Amino acid sequence: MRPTITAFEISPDRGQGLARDMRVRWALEEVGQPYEVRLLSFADMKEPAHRALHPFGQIPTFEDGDLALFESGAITLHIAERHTGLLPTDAQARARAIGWMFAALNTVEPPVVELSLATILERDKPWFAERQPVLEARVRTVLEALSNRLGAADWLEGEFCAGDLLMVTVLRRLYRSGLLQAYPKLAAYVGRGEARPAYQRAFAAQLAIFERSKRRD
Ligand SMILES: N[C@@H](CCC(=O)N[C@@H](CS)C(=O)NCC(=O)O)C(=O)O
Repeated sequence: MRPTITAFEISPDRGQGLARDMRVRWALEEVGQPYEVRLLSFADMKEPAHRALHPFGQIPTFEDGDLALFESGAITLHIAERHTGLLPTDAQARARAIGWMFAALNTVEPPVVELSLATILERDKPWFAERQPVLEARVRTVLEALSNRLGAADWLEGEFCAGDLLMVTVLRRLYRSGLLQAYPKLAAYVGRGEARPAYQRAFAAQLAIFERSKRRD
């Protein structure tokens, strides 16, 4: 039996691969695990049937046999722990790689999401002009530190790992802001992630769903 994940029936990002099912797809592709996808509308996500899987009524979820998981980080960690290729075998390197997963989701993603949500939802509000530079400065603070740590390395912890996978998906959310492009090492790092064959397959799969939904309109 293949695991089943959930994704947007019509992704608000119009197939740019910014929705969080992309992380799970990419992880599954990296480890060579085929999967099924159940598509959901915004209304479906708030129905009791989906809330039984995801208390917050969101995507992605992951079902494998009688295991149901929500939270893209937990799902990625589960996949990485059960297959080879996304976490180092050495115990200390593995702990550091998991640390980068948390850094991506706990330290880098919050200011990135705060900026992108404000740009979408508050752009026409009277306070936005004052708030935007504050939010951008918070993002720059984490980008500066991350870029310094990455230095000339290809990946955060030696070989590509689940920490890179999550970090790249978080950083991609900055394209529209133009902030990522100001950090050439990070832009190149994201480019290396996007060039991976597993990433390309995951991206193509989510884009195909969006293209199909457009044809149905
Ligand atoms: N922390 C959660 C966030 C999940 C999340 O925000 N999902 C978005 C799509 S990327 C969603 O379902 N949005 C629809 C909604 O909240 O109604 C994770 O990493 O899985």
